[in-house]
Amino acid sequence: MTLALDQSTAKAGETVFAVHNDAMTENHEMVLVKLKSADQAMPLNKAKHRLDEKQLKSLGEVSDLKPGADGTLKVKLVPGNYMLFCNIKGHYEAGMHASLAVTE
Ligand SMILES: [Cu+2]
Repeated sequence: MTLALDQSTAKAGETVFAVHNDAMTENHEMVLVKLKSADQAMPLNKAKHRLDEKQLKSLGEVSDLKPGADGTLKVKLVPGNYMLFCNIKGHYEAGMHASLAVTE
């Protein structure tokens, strides 16, 4: 499983994430969090196979995307490091995460 971004960097400002679930059968979601640093450790709950979102600074999400569905998330980004991930059980561990660096 992957979460692929068209670009790994973006300019600060009003940004629209156009999210598409390319899967045939599985639901997915996209959560956007701002990191304290590029190498911030992720709060993985190994028993639940999900990240503990309470320990992260969420900027919003596109939730419950059915196979083939699209959604958008509009946010104002400031410079820094961000991560996008799917927090459906097991999906983060399976590789559904990607980094985004935002510059001035
Ligand atoms: Cu997923």
